[in-house]
Amino acid sequence: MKEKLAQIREQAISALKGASDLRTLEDAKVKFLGKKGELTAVLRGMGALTPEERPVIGQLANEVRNAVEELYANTKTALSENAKAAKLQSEKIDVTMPGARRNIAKRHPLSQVLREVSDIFLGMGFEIAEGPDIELDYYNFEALNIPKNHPARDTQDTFYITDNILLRTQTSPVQVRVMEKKKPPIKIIAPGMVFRSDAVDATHSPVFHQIEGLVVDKGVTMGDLKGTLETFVKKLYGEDVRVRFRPHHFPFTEPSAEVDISCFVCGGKGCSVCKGEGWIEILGAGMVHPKVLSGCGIDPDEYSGFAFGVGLERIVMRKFGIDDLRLFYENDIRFLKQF
Ligand code: 2NM
Repeated sequence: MKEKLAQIREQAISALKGASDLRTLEDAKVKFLGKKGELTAVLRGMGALTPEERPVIGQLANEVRNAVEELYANTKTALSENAKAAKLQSEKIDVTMPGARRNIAKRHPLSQVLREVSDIFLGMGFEIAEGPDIELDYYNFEALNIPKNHPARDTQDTFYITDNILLRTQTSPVQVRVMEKKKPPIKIIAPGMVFRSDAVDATHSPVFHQIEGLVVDKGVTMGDLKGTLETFVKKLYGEDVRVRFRPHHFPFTEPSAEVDISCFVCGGKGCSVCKGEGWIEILGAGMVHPKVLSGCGIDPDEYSGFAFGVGLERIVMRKFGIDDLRLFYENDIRFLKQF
């Protein structure tokens, strides 16, 4: 029995010392100290011993159990600490490392300026109106007093889809639709994409953006038009900018004017931005033609209105000194990053 205990002690010590993880350690503990373990089996067999042998073997068995239990406890502590250290090591982070940089998207320069322009008009009480890109010939031309033989209707300039369906060449059809539906007072801007059959170069694109405005009410005059555009221009370019109207012709307005501003770079002395002129053309405008009003069901004897149109791309190009329109549509990140 003594030898059996000595053997158990040897085996248990070697099994516990050999355990490289907590699980193997637990298995070894059960094998020797558990209810069905080898040491327990020896203790159960003690009934067969003589009364002289019993205390000797009992003491020896207790020593073995104590030794094995102590080794188990120490090994368990050591293995737990190793496991914790390994986990800490594997989860180590360097808090002094710089963060991973994310690219933050920005608004496209056309959208930035469209917002700026829209905000100015919203501040003057205008509402934003929208309409279809694909239009009927009627809304794009006929209702705007552009007759069948007018050069603007040339298939060279307009993308026709069928005889009477086309891609809108201006956003005026949006305004015609509003005038048909709503009785004055009307005070809207119609920003949007327009289409002209142009070859692409630095200053021409078959797709570009326009912002048109329309005010219709009783007693609206050319003075209201001038005041509105002057406010717009000063808010966009600064209080020092002056406005000049030159007579012009549009089929949908009478009288019509082209609107220049004093050069916001040189103040009117002449520079490369205004091509030495001191003035820059930025808008077309006029009093809505009586035929256009009556065609939309608005009585021109009761109401009058003014309208204007401005090209978004040209404003943005001059604002940022961009010399090629194509840059707006190519989505080159090196270009877009600069705004
Ligand atoms: C321009 C210039 C002048 C214009 C006219 C109308 C409407 F629908 F009321 F007749 N909308 N926009 C207009 C007038 C547009 O663009 C250069």
